[in-house]
Amino acid sequence: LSEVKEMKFGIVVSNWNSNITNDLLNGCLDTLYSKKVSKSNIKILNVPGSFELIYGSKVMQNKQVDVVIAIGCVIRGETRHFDFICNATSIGIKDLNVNGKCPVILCVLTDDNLEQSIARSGGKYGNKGCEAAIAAIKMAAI
Ligand code: DLZ
Repeated sequence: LSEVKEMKFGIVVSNWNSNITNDLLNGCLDTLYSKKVSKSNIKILNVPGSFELIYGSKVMQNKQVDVVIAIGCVIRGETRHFDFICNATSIGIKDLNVNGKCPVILCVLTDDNLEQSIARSGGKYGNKGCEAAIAAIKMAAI
């Protein structure tokens, strides 16, 4: 696809740390709209946590979209759960890129604390949702 206006986007959003994922989603949508993507070409699906982004993205890959954006935020806690969720999510989404119908953009923050997540979802390090939108447009064009 060469025309951004023709591209169809699927966005899968995790509800864990929803203050952060909402800001990532809004950054992503603002960037898509600024590139003239129409609302009618964007589908949004919510899932409970980042681990569920894998299945949600797989479902979205089969909804006639050109690219999927997976949005989540995992914040380190006291146990090793963080590592399992981050590993599974990134490998699961990698597998969808290898085997699925369209690319999946990984927009999952993996931070040590809330401050780091705030800094990357519209704070001093920008908004990774905006970067994901640009990556998605580039991949939909391939
Ligand atoms: C269980 C869990 C924990 C502890 N932390 C996070 C997190 O920081 N970010 C996130 O997106 N999800 C978290 N989850 C939920 C898991 O992703 C998943 O929803 C559950 O393990 C159920 O499969």
